[in-house]
Amino acid sequence: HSVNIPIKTATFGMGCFWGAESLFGGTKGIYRTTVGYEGGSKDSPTYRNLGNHTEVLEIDYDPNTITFKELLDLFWNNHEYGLTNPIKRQYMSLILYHDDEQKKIAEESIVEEQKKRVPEKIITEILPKGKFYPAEDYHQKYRLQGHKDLAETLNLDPKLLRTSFIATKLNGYLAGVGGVQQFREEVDKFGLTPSQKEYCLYHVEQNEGAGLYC
Ligand code: MHO
Repeated sequence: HSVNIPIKTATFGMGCFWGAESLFGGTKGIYRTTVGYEGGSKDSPTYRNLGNHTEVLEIDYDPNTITFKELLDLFWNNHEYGLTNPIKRQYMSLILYHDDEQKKIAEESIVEEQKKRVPEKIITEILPKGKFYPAEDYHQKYRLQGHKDLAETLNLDPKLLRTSFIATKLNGYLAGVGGVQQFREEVDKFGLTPSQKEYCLYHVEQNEGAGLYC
């Protein structure tokens, strides 16, 4: 047997990071998501003082359940990246690769994507990952934090807001990602109390397929 659980990390900039965090959080094979700032040179960026950084999502995933290529499919299909309108650096379309394999797969996928989008010119940048600055607590698991009473019962301190598996998953499901059936399959892993489970189930049903917003 092995105690060596494989975890890989991917980083994407794809517009407002609230939506991206829910999208990946509700996806199978994702262990953890954290929103933050990266891609620029300014020291210690904040939401109000971003400098040349971009809103990004850091994603810890199980490569045996979801491949980097599949993460890229979600990336390309869920943000605006080939527009004629200029995009602010804050909302830039970015792939920040963590190793040579991700770099190669990202470069192949942008070529494929560009073919589909002619005559629009994809402005997505592929760059090596740099220093990731986690965003302020109130930006982490934004949709989950919107459910104030539930969030309170989960005792999410600042560290757990950035790192909790359960917060990651609920932040996706409550936003309508993943859907009821997948939620039912997974929910027993989350260790929720019966009333937390019932509350979540109600909202997962209400919001299934609602679409992400910021
Ligand atoms: N529409 C949102 C965007 C937030 S986002 C994290 C706002 O104006 O606050 O960029």
